Order: sequence, then structure tokens, then C-alpha cells
Amino acid sequence: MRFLLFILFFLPISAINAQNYKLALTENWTFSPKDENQWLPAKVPGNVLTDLYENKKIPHPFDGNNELNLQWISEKHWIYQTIFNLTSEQLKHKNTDLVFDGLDTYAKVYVNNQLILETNNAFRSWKSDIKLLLKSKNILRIEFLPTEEIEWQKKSEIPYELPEGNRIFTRKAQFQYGWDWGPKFNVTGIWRKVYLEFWDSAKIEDVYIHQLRLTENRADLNAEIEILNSKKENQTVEVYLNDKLIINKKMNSNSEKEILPISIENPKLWWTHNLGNTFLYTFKIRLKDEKGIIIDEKTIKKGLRTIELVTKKDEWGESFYFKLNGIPVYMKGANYIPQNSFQNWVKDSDYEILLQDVVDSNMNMLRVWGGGAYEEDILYDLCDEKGILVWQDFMFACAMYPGDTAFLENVRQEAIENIKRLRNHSSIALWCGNNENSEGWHRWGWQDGRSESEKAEIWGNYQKLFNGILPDLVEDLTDSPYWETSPKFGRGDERYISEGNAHDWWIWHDGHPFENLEKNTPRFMSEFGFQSFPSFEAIRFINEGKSTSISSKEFQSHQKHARGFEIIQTYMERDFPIPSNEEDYVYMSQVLQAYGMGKGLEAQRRNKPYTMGSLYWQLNDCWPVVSWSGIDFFGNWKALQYQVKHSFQDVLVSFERKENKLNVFIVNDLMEKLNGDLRVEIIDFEGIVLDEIIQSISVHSNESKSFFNLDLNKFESVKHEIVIKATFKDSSNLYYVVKPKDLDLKNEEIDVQLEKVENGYLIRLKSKTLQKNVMLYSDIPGKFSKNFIDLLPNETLEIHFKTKNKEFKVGNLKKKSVNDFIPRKKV
Ligand code: BMA
Repeated sequence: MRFLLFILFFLPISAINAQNYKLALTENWTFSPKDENQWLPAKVPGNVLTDLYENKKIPHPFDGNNELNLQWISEKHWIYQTIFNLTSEQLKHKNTDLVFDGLDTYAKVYVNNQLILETNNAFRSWKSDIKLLLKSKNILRIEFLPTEEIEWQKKSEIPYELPEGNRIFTRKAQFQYGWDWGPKFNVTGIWRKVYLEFWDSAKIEDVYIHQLRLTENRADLNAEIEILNSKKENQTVEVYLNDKLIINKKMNSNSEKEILPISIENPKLWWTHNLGNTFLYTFKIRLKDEKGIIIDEKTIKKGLRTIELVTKKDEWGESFYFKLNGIPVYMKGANYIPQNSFQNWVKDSDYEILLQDVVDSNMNMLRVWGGGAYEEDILYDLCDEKGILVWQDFMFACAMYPGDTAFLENVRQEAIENIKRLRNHSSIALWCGNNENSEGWHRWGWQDGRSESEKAEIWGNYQKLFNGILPDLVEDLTDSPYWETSPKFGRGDERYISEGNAHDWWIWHDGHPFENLEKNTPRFMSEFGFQSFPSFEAIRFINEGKSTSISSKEFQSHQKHARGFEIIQTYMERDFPIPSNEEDYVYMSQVLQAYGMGKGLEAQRRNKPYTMGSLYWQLNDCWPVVSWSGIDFFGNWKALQYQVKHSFQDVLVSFERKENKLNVFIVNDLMEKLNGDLRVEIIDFEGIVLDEIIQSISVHSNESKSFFNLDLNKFESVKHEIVIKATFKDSSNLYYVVKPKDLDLKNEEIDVQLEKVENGYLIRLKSKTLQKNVMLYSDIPGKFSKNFIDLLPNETLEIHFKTKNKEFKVGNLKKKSVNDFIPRKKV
């Protein structure tokens, strides 16, 4: 015991902690409009609007139509200030950097009244060595300028107008200027961390675990380590692989970059969660001085995988698919937008919950869309851990951007920084230049009325950035592929269907019927979507807790698409009954969204390998709103999300209707061959089985094929009252011969039984007749394992309701089904 104490006591502290360290500057912040001396406490990271709200100076920005009355906030100059003290020990360090991980956007930074930084890009971090300015008591002051003033100035410097508005001049999240699913809250503030970094002799600036070659037997990697040296002396770099020391190398004094080769025998590969393990290797890089004292340390977790975007001419046109570890993988996923208009209101647990929802919905890819932000590290960490690939857009969306040298240089730095920050993540599958800029230029009338030279200049600037600067950087700095723009061709171009990736907005924006999704399956669908109303919880929130009315002025201001309500109504009339009650209408809008989107998702998957990806628009919301999302702002799954989970199963049974023939497909995304019985049953709404076919089949790995076809003519006389069920292995699917509004559904009770189980309740549902799209809901908070489900006659359906509530009763459970709205009389 004595001996142990002795060791602990004399163990040099630096053997545990590195010499270099960070001091977060999160305390004592106050803010005020410039020259108004109205100082209030502020939170950092944060922004002006949420600080005003938290000081009770403004109402909640998402309530009612408060958005309108809060626009003044962005028009003012704001000052943020803090006082921080340093110890004499801290003042002794040779270097002290002040680092901002993000300032939104135009800011002047003063330390002890000296201007040290002027910033102009929210996507960059900013650093300044302030050693010589520091005292024991220090004032850090930041002045934020309104973006508008600067944007007008920049606009006056070019002789023509660029689409779409002045946001293009400012490098900040573009959705903050308002989007067709988002409010306009163009906020300013210290939106990411701010800290001091103390260091003396040297500092690890960056570590890149560069994968050179990967085979089943061996991985060859380089640890590329950038080191800043302030003192020329002999130092050692150590590399640990999963806590085992594998490299110990004396550095050349003054060297700025060390490249250390690493090889791993029989490496464990990283896969998406649906195809294998998501194993991550831990690389720890340590820098030691000549006495063996640790100066600095960085840890990188990295999965070993190869990723390739295959764009090759083929018999149909040009392919667009991803190969993961040499295997073509169908990408199932969605477009991700920022989780909140105010990033500081997003908690780590929100990322955890949302990304678990992604896994639970059987998705293997997310597209971080270009109108938001290069996301926080935690998003990519979780994607690495959970086995989700990321399609990463650069932050440019739906516009043409300037091309002056200062702008391009600013963007170049932004790209370098973000690529370097994210390149160790195995989840990054693709860097994409922009969202719909090229499509807009070619199809949205942006060229109208411009002279040839103006057009050449604007398109030339586009080329410089998206076919010059960005691909060159991706090539130099990463091992991931680059793609210029999403979509490659707009829907007005005939190559839409045969080449590259596509966005299908014929559905929704152009009003085409959902069935067209079954005809237009492109090589890779990066966006398609349909709006629905959010949960009652979200609607009540918008109406300030008062009601679930969707006709209130407040609620209507949370629909940002000019024709949104009208489009929902038009599509609903085509396929579903129209409820007169507002809550019922909300329900039906979600059923409608799931119905249409399900058609698209499944048609695309059936069409594999021609089509190799389905990313729907959009996964989530940034505030409570009527939108295309599958998961609303409060995390509630809409009917769409349950549909997605179903349509994205690795083994999917799916129906294709060709005239009066029904083909039954099996889509197998797994890497193994499957043998089993395909069972097809034709059942009427009272549960009588009119016909049953069982066929033994064998499905190859990674294939989609029709294994059976059914002549629907045989069922012509009963087509309003039958459902066709096909089952293979654990997967089954249902097909209705006519549209939902033409079904002969009956009004019958649904019997409900409750059983208390771990984490909540088991709900058993049963009915004498087929019940279409049964939605369960409750005022008691909780989550249903399944919802919006078709309940087959006389079958018991079990649903788990996860809740902390211990008093849950049958009376707390509410339900709706399509049956409530169409008691059709038989003719
Ligand atoms: C896509 C997106 C967004 C938009 C959505 C719905 O084109 O890229 O710009 O919100 O359509 O209109």
C-alpha cells in the first residue's frame, strides 16, 4: 500500500495530462445592442435571439406567428463581452491562441481593446495568438454586424443580380434566410465553442489517418501528423493502435509534418449497420519532449472501408452507385436539415435519438443537405458508430454564388477546414458541390434576360468553384469521391432518367400523380417528397397550447410553401376520403404522404440494380411546421416514417402492377442467398381466404426480381373488398387493387387489450373486419413500436407502447382509421 502511494505521489502529472490544454470561455458573458448599454447575461455558444428569449425579452420564436415580430433582431449591431482571469501559471505559456470554432458571421473581435480578428464566414473557425495582449484580468469583446448592410454593399459591386437574393454573399447557413419548410431567423452570435489554447514547445495541429490500400488481408495506412513547433528541440511521436504502442519515432527538429506508415494484418472492415460490423480502430497520437513528458495528444476513431462512387457508361446510360468494400450497396436514406433554427438548442441527446431513428428505420445513408451547415462532430461520430454513410454537401443551395477572388478564397479556406475536420470519418461517402444550383441555372429561368457575357461570367464562376476548387481539394485532402451537384440533371432533361442522380419534384411541385414515381425511377434518387401535417403535439405548440386548429392564423404561418395546403388537398382528393374534422384531416394527410412515398421508395428498390439509391426529402424539421419530414420537430414519427421503416427492410416483398397483372418482387439487399416459401394470399375484408399460392423460391444476394405474377382479372368482381398479402421469410406486404377511397371498408369496433410489460404496455388489437391505417395516439407521452398499420380481419396485432407512465389505461388510447371515413355501400 505504501509503495502504491509512493508511485501515485511521484508520478509526474504530465504523464497523465498533456502539457498543452484548453480553457473554455463559457462564463460571464453579457450582451447588448451596440451603444445602448442594456447588458444582459448571455450563453455561449448561442446567439442573440435565444439569449433575448432566455432573458424573457421576447416570446418564444416558434410560437404562433412571432417570427414576423422578431425580424428587428437581425437588423441591429450586437456586442458580446466577457471578462476572464488568468493565473500567473497560465500567463507563463509561450503561446496562447484564442480560438472560435464558429462566429455567425461578420464580427470584430477585441482583446483588451485591441482589434485582433475580423471574421466573415460562419463555417470557418478563427484563431489568433493573443499571448502578448494577455494580463491577469482580460476583456474579450465581439461586435457583430448585421449581414444585410454588408450584403447590400457586396451586391453594389457587381453589375447584375445573382439568383436567389442577397444570402449568397454571406457564408452562413442559408436556410436561416427562410426556406419552404423553415422560418427566417437570420441570427448572429458565437454559435460554436470559444476557448484559449495554451502551448509551449509544440502542438499537434492535425492528424489524418490516410488509408492507402485496403484488402481482406491487410490495411496500409499513413498517419499524417501536422505539428506546430515553437521551440526547436528533439521530440518523439508515438502512435498507439487500440492502446498498443506501435510507433515511437524521434522527430526531426523543426519538422512540420510527420508521415508514419502503419499496417494492420487481417483488418476488420467497417460496414453499414445492415451489412456487417461497424468496427472502429482507435489511433492515439502522442507528442513527447526529450524527457518523455507528454506535450500533446489526439485520438482518432476510424473504421476501415473503401468507398467508391461508380459512374460508368453502361447499357442504359451512366451508372450512379456506391461500392462499399467492393460491393455495390443500395443506399436507403433521407435528406437531413439542421435540427433547430438555433443550433445551440440542439442537445447531444437529440443527435443520439435522431440517428437511432435512422438506424431503426433501416436507413444506411443520410444526406447532409447544402442549405444547412457542415454538421457538429457528434453527428459524424454517431454515424461512424452506428454504421450510417453520409453524403455531405458543401454549403451551397438553390442559387448562383459570386466568383470574385476574395469570395473564392474564403470558400477555399472553409472547404479545407471542413474537409480536414471530417475526413477521418468512415461515414463520409461523398462530398457534393451544391444543391440544385446547376438545376436552377438550367431550368428555373435564371438565364432569362441576361447578355451572353453575363451568362458566361456567372456560369464561369460556377465552374471555378464546383469543377475547380472543390474537387481539387477533395482529391488532395481525402480518399472520398466528389460529385459536382445534386441533381446531375433536372427533370426537364431527358438524361434525368438514365444518368447520374435525380430529384423528382414532378411529384408535389408539379402535381403529377404518385403513380408516376413508379414510371420514373432514375439511377439514384437523391430527393423526392410530399408534405404532411405534423403531430397534434406540434400543432398545439404552434397554437400556444390552446388548440389543434389548423385554420388559425398562427398555424397557417407555419406552412412555408405558397401552395402547400392546396397541393395536399389535391392529392388527397385523388386517393383518399376527405375528412371534415381538422384532426382527422391531419391524420389523413399523414396517411396520404406515407402512401405516395411508399410507392416511390418501393418502385425504386424493385428497380435495382438500375436504380441504386433512395433518399427522400426530408428526414426532420427545424421547428414545428407543415413539411415533407418523416419525423416532426418534437421527434414524433409521422406515418411516413413507419412506412420508410417498412419499405427499407433489407428483405422486402413488393408489388408491381402492370395493367391487370400483379408481379410479386423480392428485393434482397443482404449479401447472402435466401431460400424459402413465397406465400401469396387473397383475403377479403371479413378474413375469408379466397385463394392461396405457395411457391418455393431462391433469391440471390443483392438482387431484386419478380418471382410470381397474379392475374387480377380473376378478382375483378371483388376488387373493392380484397387485400393481397405476400410473405417471404419475416417480411410481408399488402396490396389493394383499388385506391383507398374506393375500398369497401366497414365500420367495426377494434378490440383493444392492454398488458403491462417492461418499459410500458403491450397493446393487442383485433377486429372482425380489415381496418386500414390504424393510428394510435395518446395524451400520455410514449412511443408506439408500430403505427398507421393495416389490421387484418381476425388477426391479433401486437404493438409495444414505450412509456414511463404507470397508470396507462385503454381509455387513454385514442385511434383513427381510414374506415372511419368510408363506409361505402355495396352496389
Ligand atoms: C428540394 C430541396 C429544398 C426544398 C425542397 C422542397 O429541392 O433542395 O430546397 O426545401 O426541395 O421544396
